[in-house]
Amino acid sequence: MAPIKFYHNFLSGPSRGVLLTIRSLNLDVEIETLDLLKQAQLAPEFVKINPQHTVPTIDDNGFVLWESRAIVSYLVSAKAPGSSLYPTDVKKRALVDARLYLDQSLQLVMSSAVYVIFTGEATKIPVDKKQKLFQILEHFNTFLEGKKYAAGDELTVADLALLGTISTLYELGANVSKYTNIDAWYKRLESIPGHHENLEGAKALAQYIITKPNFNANIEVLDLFNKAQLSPEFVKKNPQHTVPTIEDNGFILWESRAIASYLVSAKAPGSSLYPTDPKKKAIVDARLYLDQALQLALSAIVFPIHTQGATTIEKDKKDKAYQILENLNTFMEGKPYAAGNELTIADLALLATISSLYEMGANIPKFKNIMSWYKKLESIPGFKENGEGAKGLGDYILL
Ligand SMILES: N[C@@H](CCC(=O)N[C@@H](CS)C(=O)NCC(=O)O)C(=O)O
Repeated sequence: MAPIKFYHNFLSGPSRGVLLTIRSLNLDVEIETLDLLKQAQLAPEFVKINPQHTVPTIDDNGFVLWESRAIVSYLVSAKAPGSSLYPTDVKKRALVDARLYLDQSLQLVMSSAVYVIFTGEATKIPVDKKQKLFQILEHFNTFLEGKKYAAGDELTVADLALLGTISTLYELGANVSKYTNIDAWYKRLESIPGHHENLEGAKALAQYIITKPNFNANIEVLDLFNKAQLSPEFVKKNPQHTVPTIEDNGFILWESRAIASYLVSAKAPGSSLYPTDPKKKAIVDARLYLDQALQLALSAIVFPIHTQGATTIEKDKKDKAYQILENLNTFMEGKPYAAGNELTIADLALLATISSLYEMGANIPKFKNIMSWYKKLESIPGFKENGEGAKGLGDYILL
C-alpha cells in the first residue's frame, strides 16, 4: 500500500491539526505542499480531486477526504483503531466530536476576522468578530476547568485540531493567556509530536497577516538604465536623484531605511515591524545601519561592472561583503530574525540586499544562520517580487 498523500500548507490551521495527528500516530505520509498564496489549490488537477479546493485533503490509496476534523477522526479509526486519540466508547467519542465542532466555530470566526485584513477591507480585526472569538475561548476555558485536555483527561484529536487554531491566535497577539485553563493546556501540549512544526506555521501565518500592507501605494517605475531619475521633474523632488523615493501627500522622503521606518511609524503605529520600545528599536536601527554598510559593499562590486566595464570582482571588495555577512551571521546565532525574536524592517531591508548578493552568486549558504533566516522569509508578502528584482540584478552582473 502506498503511503497516504497529504495535501498541506503550513499556514492553514486546519491543515496543521491534521499534521499534528499524523505526527502523533507516526504515520508514513507523502506531503504535497500547495502554495495557497499562489492559488495552487485552484489547479485543475487538484480541483478534480477536491472540488472545494481546500487544504487539508488526503488521498489514502484512492479514498479522498477533505474537512480536517473528519480527516483526523478517520486517520485514528483507520490507522490506529482503539487509540485513545479518538476513543471508541460512545460517550467519550461524543465529547471529542463536540470539541471538534467547537474548534470549527472558532476557526470560522477567526478566518472571517482575518479575512478582512487579508483582502485589505479593514486594517484591524472588527470589534464584533473579536468579541465572538473571545466568547468561544471563554467557553473553552470553562470546559477545561479541572481537566487536562479538551475532552477530558486524555489527549485526543480535539486537542490537536484546537491547537492548530489556537496557536495562530497566540501568534497573532490575541490575549489568550488571560484564559488560565487554556494557557495551562497550551503549555501542556508543548511536548507533543509535531508541536514545533505547528508553531512555525502559526508564526508564518501571523507574520503574513501582521505585515500585510494596509495602505495603497501608487508605484512609479523609474528606468535607471535610461537615466529616468535625472529628469528635471524628479530631481526637483529629490536632488540626490535616487530610488526609492516616496511622496506621501506632499511629504517627500528618500533613503530606503528612513522610508521603511516612516511607513511603519506613520501607517501602522505600534506594529512590531518597527518597535517603539527604545531598546528594541535601537537594535533594529543598528541592523539597518549594518544593512547600509552591506549595501555599500555591494554597490562597490556592482559599480565597476556597470560603469567601467570591469569583468571581474576585486578580492578586497568580495572580502568586505563577506566580512559584514560573517558579522551578521554571528549576531543571528540563536535568533530567528535580524534584531531578535520578531520580524522587523531590518529583516526586510537585509533581505533586499542579501537576495541580490545571493543572485549574484555569492556563497550565502556558507552562513548557516543567514541561510535558515533566508528560508524562513520565503513566506512573507512580496518575497517573490523581491526575488525577481534580485535575479534581474544578478543576471546583469553575471552576464
Ligand atoms: N473546514 C475546512 C476548512 C478548510 C479551509 O478553508 N482551508 C483553507 C486554508 S485554511 C483553504 O484551503 N483555502 C483555499 C481555498 O478555499 O481555495 C477544514 O477544516 O478542513
